[in-house]
Amino acid sequence: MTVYADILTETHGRVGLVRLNRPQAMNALRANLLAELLDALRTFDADDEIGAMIITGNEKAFSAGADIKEMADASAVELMNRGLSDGWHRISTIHKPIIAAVSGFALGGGCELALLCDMIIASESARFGQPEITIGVIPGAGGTQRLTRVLGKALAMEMVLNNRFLKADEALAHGLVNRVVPVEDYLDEALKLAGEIAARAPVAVRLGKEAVNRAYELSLAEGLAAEQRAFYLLFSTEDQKEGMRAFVEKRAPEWKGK
Ligand code: DAK
Repeated sequence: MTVYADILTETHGRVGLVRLNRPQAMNALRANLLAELLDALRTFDADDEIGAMIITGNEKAFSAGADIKEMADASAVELMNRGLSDGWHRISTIHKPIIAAVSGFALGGGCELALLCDMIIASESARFGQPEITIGVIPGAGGTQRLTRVLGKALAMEMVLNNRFLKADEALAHGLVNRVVPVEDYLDEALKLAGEIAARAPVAVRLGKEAVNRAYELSLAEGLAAEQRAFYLLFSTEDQKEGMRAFVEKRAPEWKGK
């Protein structure tokens, strides 16, 4: 497995785990960390032995956002030329499900990274926020759009314009996270969920992820049409035949990912 400077990677059965690993800087997302994260996610995405992924930080911080020290003196053009947005966009093109296991601070780009994942398991100490306004900017990696879609305008405005943090229980009440568990359990809970998904029919999981994400981008009619095409496409897989045959024969299916 590749040795990285800013992240650690592990596999747990069919789950690929990425730990953001700059604890001295609250896991600030410097350019190298983002490049390594993307590389690790793509490697797991291309590996048939992996069915789902987790991104996590440590108990104190999932991530405090982009590295302020790295970008403080950059000009607009320099920042644009660093290809930051391309890297972020590429994370959203990963096919397999990604779960964010969040404890402590998920701020700025850290909150946006969690939002980019497909599901979030939060510890009771998780805090979500977009503090960019306190350093003279606004979210730049999807926060104004993804938070508003999940939370609605009122709360998103407060977070973006007035640095309002969301505690874990509030995040759960507003549908931002899947569940909240004690700090000592959040990674195990994420591993359990990821493990269950990774054991399911891989092509159906991939198309299911894609279809749900399309709900954010397409009209209802377009989204329904896309869903139908994906549904019909699954009838060309061996796994659909196996899954339905196994149901009729009252046995567990054996997925091939084909
Ligand atoms: N960047 C760099 N260093 C950071 C950092 C960050 N975001 N957050 C924390 N650190 C460093 C601190 O400087 C400190 O380092 P030393 O001074 O010890 O060298 C160390 O981590 C510990 O932090 P603190 O001493 O501050 O620890 P506390 O427990 O007192 O406070 C905190 C923790 C997380 C509340 C605080 O550190 C904090 O407020 N951090 C900054 C949070 C923030 O403002 N985040 C937003 C950053 S802007 C884009 C993609 C992404 C983005 C934009 C565009 N495109 C694709 C275009 C994202 C932008 C952002 O995220």
